[in-house]
Amino acid sequence: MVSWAFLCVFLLTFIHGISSQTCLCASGFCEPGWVQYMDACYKNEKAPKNWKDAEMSCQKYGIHAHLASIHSTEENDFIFHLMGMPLNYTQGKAYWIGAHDTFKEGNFVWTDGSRFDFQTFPPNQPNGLSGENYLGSWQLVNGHVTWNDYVASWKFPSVCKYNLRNGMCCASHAG
Ligand SMILES: *[C@@H]1O[C@H](CO)[C@@H](O)[C@H](O)[C@H]1NC(C)=O
Ligand SMILES: [Ca+2]
Ligand SMILES: [Ca+2]
Repeated sequence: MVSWAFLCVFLLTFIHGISSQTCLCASGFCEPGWVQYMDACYKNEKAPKNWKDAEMSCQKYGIHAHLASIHSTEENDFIFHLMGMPLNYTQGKAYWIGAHDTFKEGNFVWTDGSRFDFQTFPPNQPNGLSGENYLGSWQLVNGHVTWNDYVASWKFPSVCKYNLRNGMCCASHAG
């Protein structure tokens, strides 16, 4: 039987240098209850929580998980579908993601430490109202869900994420 470790090395030999976003060898390594997309694992946390409790709840999984950071339209779409496409925040139908601007107003950072290199706001958001320092899903624009800055006390479901890059296959490969 070909071991996963062997297969990973084999695949890496061939894909190395082609794409740092594609990590085929990570397939099947997410914890039970987590869903893989590219080289990370995601969990739909259905119980509504305020933003801070949601972030702490993700961290309690103890696998370097945080509220999800999002780095592309595709990842944003994936999460929207994973979460069941909720769309009315007044009814709790939004979800928390892992960005806040509590260090410097308007300067969002991800709780997992990754670069804030993608954003999707409609023209009137983030509007930076008093205490609105935490990002969650907002409404559809051209078929894609956008984000809004909310106060932390709203109670929404949330999406946790951890990266597989620390696993045996992707240690030096995924970005
Ligand atoms: C969201 O829910 C509220 C309260 O039920 C309702 O008044 C409003 O029309 C809904 N908005 C959308 C966009 O469905
Ligand atoms: Ca703010
Ligand atoms: Ca706002």
